[in-house]
Amino acid sequence: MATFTERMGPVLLFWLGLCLSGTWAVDKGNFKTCDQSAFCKRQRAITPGESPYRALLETMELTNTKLTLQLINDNNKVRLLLELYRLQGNITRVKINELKPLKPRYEVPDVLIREPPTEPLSLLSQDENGVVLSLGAESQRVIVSARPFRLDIVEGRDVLMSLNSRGLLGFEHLRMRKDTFSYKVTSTVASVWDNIKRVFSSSQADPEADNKEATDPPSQVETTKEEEEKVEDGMWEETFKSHTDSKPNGPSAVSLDFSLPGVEHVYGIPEHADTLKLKTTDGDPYRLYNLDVFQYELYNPMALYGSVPVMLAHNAQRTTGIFWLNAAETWVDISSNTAGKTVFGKMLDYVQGSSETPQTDVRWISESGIIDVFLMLGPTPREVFSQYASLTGTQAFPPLASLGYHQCRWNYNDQEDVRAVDAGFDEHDIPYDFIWLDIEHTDGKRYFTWDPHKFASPKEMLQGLMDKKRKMVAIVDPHIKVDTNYKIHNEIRSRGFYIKNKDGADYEGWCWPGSAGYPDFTRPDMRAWWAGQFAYDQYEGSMENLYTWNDMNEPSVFNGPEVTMHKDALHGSWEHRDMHNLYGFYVQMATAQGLIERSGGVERPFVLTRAVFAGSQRLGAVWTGDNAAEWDHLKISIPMCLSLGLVGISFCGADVGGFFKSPSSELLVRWYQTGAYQPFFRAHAHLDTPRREPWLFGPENTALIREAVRQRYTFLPYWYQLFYHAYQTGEPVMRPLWVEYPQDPATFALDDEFLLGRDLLVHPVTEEGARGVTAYLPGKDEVWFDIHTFQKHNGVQNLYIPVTMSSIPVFQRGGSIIPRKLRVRRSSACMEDDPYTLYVALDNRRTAEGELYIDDGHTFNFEKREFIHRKFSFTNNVLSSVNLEPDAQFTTKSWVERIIILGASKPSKITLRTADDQENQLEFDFDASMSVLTIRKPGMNAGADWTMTLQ
Ligand code: MIG
Repeated sequence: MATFTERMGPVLLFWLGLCLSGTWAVDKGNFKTCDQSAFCKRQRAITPGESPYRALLETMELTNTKLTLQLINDNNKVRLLLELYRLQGNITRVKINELKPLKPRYEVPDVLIREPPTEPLSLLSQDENGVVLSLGAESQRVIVSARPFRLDIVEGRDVLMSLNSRGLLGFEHLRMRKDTFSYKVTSTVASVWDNIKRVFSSSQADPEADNKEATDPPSQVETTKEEEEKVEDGMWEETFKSHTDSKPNGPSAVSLDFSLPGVEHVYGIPEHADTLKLKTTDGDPYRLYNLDVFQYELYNPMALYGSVPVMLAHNAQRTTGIFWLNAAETWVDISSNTAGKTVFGKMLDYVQGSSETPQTDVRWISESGIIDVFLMLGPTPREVFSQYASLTGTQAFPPLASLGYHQCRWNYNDQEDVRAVDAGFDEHDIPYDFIWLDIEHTDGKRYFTWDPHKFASPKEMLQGLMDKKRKMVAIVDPHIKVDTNYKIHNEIRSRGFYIKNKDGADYEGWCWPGSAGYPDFTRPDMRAWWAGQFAYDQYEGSMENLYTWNDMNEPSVFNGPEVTMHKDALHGSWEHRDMHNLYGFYVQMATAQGLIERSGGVERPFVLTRAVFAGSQRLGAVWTGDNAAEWDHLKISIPMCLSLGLVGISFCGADVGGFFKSPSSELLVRWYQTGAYQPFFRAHAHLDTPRREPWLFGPENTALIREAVRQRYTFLPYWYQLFYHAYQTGEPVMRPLWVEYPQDPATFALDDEFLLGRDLLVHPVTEEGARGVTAYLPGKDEVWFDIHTFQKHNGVQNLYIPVTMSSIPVFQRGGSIIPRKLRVRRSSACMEDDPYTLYVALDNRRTAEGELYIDDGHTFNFEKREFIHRKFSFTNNVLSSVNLEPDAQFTTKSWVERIIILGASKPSKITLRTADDQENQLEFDFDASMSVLTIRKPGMNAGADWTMTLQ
């Protein structure tokens, strides 16, 4: 007992403290403001217009692919090295590092999918004030001004982006600590130096190549000794609440400003619980620092679980993006010269001739690392997506089943509970694909194990699910119980795989299991070992239909600073500070690798993660963490997932129903109706909440929820095709309207509706007691069909739609063809061979187009081109199906059982012509009141060529 309280005491106290705090709002005092984060405060204090940086033009070197140039800080004479690359696909990369850092600075590994291919750069002109280079074929130039240093990227007569135009470049060079400068310190530095060299020579990347200069022993000391360095509080040590951050490397922050002329709308930099259009940061900047924030508050810039340092800028002419590749704590300031002006104010400026060009200015501040920034120059939203995908990869193509509905709660108590919930779905005729087990399923929070009493025969349980073609997800968190009777712990410890504290011992923190170690997932050998733990013979009780959930991977450390890891903890010779925002990315990477390897590389993994970084899209799905059963949380799920989608992470969802608190039945129904049209569709609830399986709210609500989930299943072919497309192109599945209507300013700040692909427009009902919603239907030439009534509406308009509890306002774009499966069954796998219904929605020119993608739904065989990819088109009264990728091969049993043409006129006959030149007359019905033509049992195989003529 004594040991139990001793071990669990801090955990219990932590939660007790949080629960007793009374209110539901986040305790802001637990998290730093910019002012409480010494580097942020220092960098934010740099005044505009006084940049001490000068480009030393005589140091310029230009090769075919790269410009290098030294910058000097005239205040302290420290030199930086600027590298500029033109990358293929209209991207410019700018790197700034110290010319001779005291020791190497962290450069983010493993996020870029390859060394980005370059394009030629050439010199256009040069004088003592600067140089002009031409960038690729786009008639772009980059102007490097020397005094002060500044970069402008220009296309034609337009300035697309300017760097250091406000003079906020800041680069804290590594230095010796003055007060202790002695032989002792130098020798420590020297041995650290040896260490670094050792680590580098065994590392999988080749940082040596990038750090050639740096691998010479310190030489900066000489220069810096002369300067009058101001030692401020927080440079060499910093205390927040009860935690002191020893900063052995001293100040090391980097920052840079970017000006975006003509831009009033910027997006991205998730994860924040805020609007889609980012706000100007009059208070704190947006913060990117992966944190486990208890009861997060909405509409503010505080950090959350994930950090993707990518911002998109958009106006009616152009979309661009800034990718700031830095994994340390980062803050982003946004300001604008039109902020706060009303439309009237702007018009007044205009008529009075006093309007300046609107401009947005942003400033990025990171605690350590280097400046490595990719300027993605568009010009269209699609091109920005593909530019970003060319750097960090695309969305992992998920198993089809994971696009179905997921039933989760903390916790399903035991096998009997799982069996009963599973049976409940059949009894109430609601499909689902995955049931989830949270941390209570383990033997004392020892991941990869099962509670011996509650889950005594996991294989039996999994087999029961498999018999119904259903699957399970079990949680595996990265905090590992320190317990010498736990195999996982013993192996990690004996292999030296734990992260170390600043003194070199294994780092220990408090988390669910009590005292816990945190594996160093930055190490490839650690990840390989971790992956091996998912092998069927290692992970006892696991089977092919068991998948994984990685929670708490920010990482969450209950007794750590800001509930996370100490920044001076060590990953080899790097500090946790340098790569904090990458930790969760690596956890998911190792886990996904494990699921792939256990099947011998055959099966696609499914791993849900809470923490993300740039590149996480390659690894699986993400959810928005611990939301609450409140209407505002339902609303915010839209911009939160849209923001993640804009930076490549398409597979996003929010806990349906809300995690904390209990939803009213109305909120729960509305949440199902919304979640059914968001990419990751999972209900989840806190341990302390009353049960809320879909049938617990009376028959009427059960019916409403059933209908929402069934609608999801009918659209699975479309979801699957959208994910295939996202996998190919990096385009978001769930997207803001401006992505498709980039010239329509009315779409730029819409937060309450979204598109799935190009063709479905969804306006969820997110107000309590709503009697109607107003949906903005975009597109001057577009028509939109209500998917339930088939009523046709013209764009552009604000359409008021009266709603009842059963309404889910969704519209199909005229001009599109969407394949659906209307025979909904127990799970997606049960529907595999089911026939398709094609919904052909005609546009004003009476044409339409769409696609269908089919494969086995779960293996990597699609990479060997085992799939069917069809294109449907309707034009001149002929509907046809052609093969989009003729070299791909797959067969399906599914056939086309029905075609519904919206906006049709009545034909006198319909003739089907198949590939073998057979002709058949088809039966049809025509509903003149709605102009809906239904063609019954045309009967072709879904993979076949055919044409259908309406006469
Ligand atoms: O500290 O595993 O966001 O979904 O149910 C809470 C228990 C830990 C946080 C996750 C939540 C999950 C819960 N976890």
